[in-house]
Amino acid sequence: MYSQLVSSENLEKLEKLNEADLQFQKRIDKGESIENTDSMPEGYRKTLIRQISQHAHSEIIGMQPEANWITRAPSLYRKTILLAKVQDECGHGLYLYSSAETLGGNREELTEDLLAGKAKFSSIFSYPTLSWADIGVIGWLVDGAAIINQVSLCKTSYAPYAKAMYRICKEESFHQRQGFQIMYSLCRGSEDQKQMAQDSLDRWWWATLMMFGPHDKESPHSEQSMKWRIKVESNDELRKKFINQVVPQAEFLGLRIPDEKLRFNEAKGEYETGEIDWDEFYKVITGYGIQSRERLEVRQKAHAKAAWLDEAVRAYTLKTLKNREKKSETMPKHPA
Ligand code: FAQ
Repeated sequence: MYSQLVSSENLEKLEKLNEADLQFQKRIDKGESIENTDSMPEGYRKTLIRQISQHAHSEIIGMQPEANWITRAPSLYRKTILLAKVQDECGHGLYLYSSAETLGGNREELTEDLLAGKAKFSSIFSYPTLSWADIGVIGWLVDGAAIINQVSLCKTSYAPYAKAMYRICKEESFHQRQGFQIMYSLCRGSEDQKQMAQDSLDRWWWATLMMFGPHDKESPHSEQSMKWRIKVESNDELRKKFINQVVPQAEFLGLRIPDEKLRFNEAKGEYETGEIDWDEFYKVITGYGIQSRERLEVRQKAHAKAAWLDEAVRAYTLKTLKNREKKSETMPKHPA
């Protein structure tokens, strides 16, 4: 039902499978990696640009909730770590935009789509960071969920995306650990600190589970993306992995997961959970999350404020290229 609400194309149906596409699918089925110089179906290219650019937008918008706490971090030690982390997220955005550019994506156009509210960014970044514990939870749960998803994407069929993922995962694992360490300190601190950690987990738990996207049967892109090995594991498989990993960590911290239906199924060796509030998910991804509008406005203002820098870089690049051209014209020709 919900998949009809999300505007998307069934790319496979739109495309007639020709001989080149069949050969391409054979390469994918053999486990080969695709480089940007290889021929590829148009749908494959478009799907990648969509997913990679949304991922890049998420990294850039994702700087905001944590940046809110840089000036309020409880010590200089925590402040320097948080500064470095937020800067890392910006770097991840840049690797990803570069990766989309290898497919012919135009970075300016992709950015325009984000600023105009046409392109999505991860639902998780529409939630506010109300306490210092939220910074711990973002590292522990949000980066934790991002890693589960991205480790899987290291095996994606498109090589430049896989390479970006590999590097990003290394950095994300530091992020996850610093978040867990904040939670550990709070949970071993005063009663008030422990309560702050619990309150934070209560507000972020369900939103984190939504990061993995709709259930497989409601996910319009999954089937084709998995055929092309753009996605290696499904939304539900990754969500399950995350839950199985993180519930014991919460127990170790002495925190309660806010889900009355959470049970460990001994026979299956996995946790069973209650249902996500999908109405809330679709509200958030269509731009009506608590802070969806505010996040975009902050980005729009920052973009406008930095327009002079863009212009300066463009002018400098043009001048440097012209000077280089002039120099090569005046250089004596190499004897044949
Ligand atoms: N939020 O058919 P599917 C991070 C959209 S990085 C918003 O299942 P697909 C690091 C989906 O785009 C977090 N939209 O789609 C960090 C599609 O919309 P469209 C970002 C969502 O692509 C940490 C529609 O619903 N990570 O956190 C969401 O096959 C701390 C239908 O869904 C990535 O982007 C959602 N949660 O699977 C940064 C990883 N879920 O295009 C700062 C790469 C679904 O039809 C601080 N991406 N949608 O309009 C992926 O793995 C996939 O794109 C999925 C969605 C799994 C997110």
